Amino acid sequence: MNVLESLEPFFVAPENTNSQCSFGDFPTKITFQDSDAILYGIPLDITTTFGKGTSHGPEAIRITSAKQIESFLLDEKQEIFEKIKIYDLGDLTLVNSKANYNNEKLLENNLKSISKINKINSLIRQEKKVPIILGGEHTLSYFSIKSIANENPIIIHFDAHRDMKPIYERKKICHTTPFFHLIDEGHIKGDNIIQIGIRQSDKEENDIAINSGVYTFTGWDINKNLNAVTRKIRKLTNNRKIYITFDIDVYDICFVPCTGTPEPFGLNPFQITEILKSINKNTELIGIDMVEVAVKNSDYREGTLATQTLYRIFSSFY
Ligand SMILES: [Mn+2]
Repeated sequence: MNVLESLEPFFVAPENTNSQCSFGDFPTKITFQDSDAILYGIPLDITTTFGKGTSHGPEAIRITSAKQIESFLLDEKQEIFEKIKIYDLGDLTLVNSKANYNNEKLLENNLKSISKINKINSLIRQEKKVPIILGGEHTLSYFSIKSIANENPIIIHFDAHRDMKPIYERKKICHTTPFFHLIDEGHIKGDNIIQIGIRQSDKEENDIAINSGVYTFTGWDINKNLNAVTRKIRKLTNNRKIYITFDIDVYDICFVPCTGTPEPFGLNPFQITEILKSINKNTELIGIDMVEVAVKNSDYREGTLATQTLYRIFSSFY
């Protein structure tokens, strides 16, 4: 059995998902063999507590990437899909992706499905390809980062929130806790995590971040002195493997009309682009997740922002 045949049983093909198309919707389909990166969706929306809608994240990104037919990045003078070849596996099969928060059994079963990320990403990395996950809620990053932790990467975590609580509403593994457990279980050291755009945290998780050596650049740091931030990021990423976990709510509340917990004091697309460009050129990208993207009432602004952000992440490495 080849790698693609081992992966396919976990997925609903892109044309059978809500988007009915694959990422970019390229006229000539890229083969698994020829691809640099393997993209898949995880439409999970169970432990989100405030606003719902993340189960539509993969669909929002696929649809906008298909509708925006221009893939030439004017800022980089780069035809992005000539640089990176992406194969879309579709969406991971879940029991029921948007059940009631208090349905413990269903949550448990879905966490079991999501833990397949470990096997999936290992197979993708074995082929020297880069996994790209479209979320879904941030919970999935716990599994995804665990799966590549043996490669000793720097984790660049874009988010308004630290997501570093030990437990939240009696749930250990949920959307506000992944980074606590990654550190606590010894998968990633705190000083291998860079948190960017943070502006909401409780005192306990703030102490956890500081005591474990996590590098933090808050929304205020970035607004005050972006140059100082990008200089530091260039240094920290020197000669490292990089995993990017991108919560769309790192953007200011005015850019993200659909995500569950939008926050003020956030970043704008120009600041995000500058930060992405400051990642050292001698790095290797080993994984991306783009999480907490949602659609409400056919409002695809957030999907568009997520798509364009993904293109800038690609162009920082390819
Ligand atoms: Mn967040």
